[in-house]
Amino acid sequence: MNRKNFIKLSSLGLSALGLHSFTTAAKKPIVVSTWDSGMDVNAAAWKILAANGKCIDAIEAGAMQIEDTINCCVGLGGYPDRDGIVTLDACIMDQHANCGAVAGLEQIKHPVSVARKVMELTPHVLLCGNGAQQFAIENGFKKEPAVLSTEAEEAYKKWLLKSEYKPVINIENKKEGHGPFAPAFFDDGSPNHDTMGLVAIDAAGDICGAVTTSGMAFKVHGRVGDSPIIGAGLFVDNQVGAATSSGVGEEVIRICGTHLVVEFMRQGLSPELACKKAVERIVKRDPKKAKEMQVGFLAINKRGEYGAYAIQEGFVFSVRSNSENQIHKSKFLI
Ligand code: SD4
Repeated sequence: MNRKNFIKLSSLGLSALGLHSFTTAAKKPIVVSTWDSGMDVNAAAWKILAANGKCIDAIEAGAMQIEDTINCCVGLGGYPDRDGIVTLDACIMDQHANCGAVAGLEQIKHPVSVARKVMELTPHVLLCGNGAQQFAIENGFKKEPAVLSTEAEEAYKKWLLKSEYKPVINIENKKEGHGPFAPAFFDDGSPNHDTMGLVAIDAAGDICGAVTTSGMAFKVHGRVGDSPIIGAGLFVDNQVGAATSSGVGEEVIRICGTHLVVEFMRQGLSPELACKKAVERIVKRDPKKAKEMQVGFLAINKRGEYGAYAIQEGFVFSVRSNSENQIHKSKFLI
């Protein structure tokens, strides 16, 4: 066997094991999303990307898809805060570094679309709470009650028994009986996570991204995570690439996580290595605490190469391009 074929075979073998090196350039367009629920999100975005549509439209459509689904972790069916109220965080960013975000938004089905309106109609980046809701209603969004998904409701009831604020996130693989593709929540009622972050490159080569979430389950009312914060839950630089995150938002905010990932890519690191370095930054600050929680980063560079890295096993992401449509396991540090 010649060397070229050997390398080809080895990389096929690696991919069968789910251990990609993520060095092969993918063709534009491409969309990558956090978690396995990203498959449906990608499908919605792909309809627009494959028709040579604009990145920002594809990204919004992708995020709206999951906001439309009765889901434990995104949209009006999501996990409530400790007072039983569902508050939503979302942001969006385009290839010109235009960005918009909402935090603590209540009773509005599509926070990502409100975030887009903030971006397009105001001189601001982030609206929160009542002001965000008022802005949404003024711009034609309907107020509708949150209806918790069955999982979210059951998990909340279980949580109320102890009311312990303990952000244990996505360490499903450490729990017996669960494979790498995580369930929405565990048998003991503890929540898994499913914040949706997606980044894409359109046929014209422009990069955009969005994040949408109900945030950390049973958070203190008023708490804002990384997801709506530009540079924390999402960052896009059209010259370099984009990154998004999932997991304990406070840890991501502390290191300006996705901005850091993009800056590492600017220095020449691959998306996977850039994500790894950001994860290392979190773990180094407090290795003991890091063992108890999950943060995952997902990134794409201008060439359409992608990669991810997480603190713990269990973070997965979904990829859609002309050549693939699948879920990948992220590598992890601990
Ligand atoms: C937060 N980063 O609110 C979000 C939670 C999350 O998957 O990612 N869940 O901190």
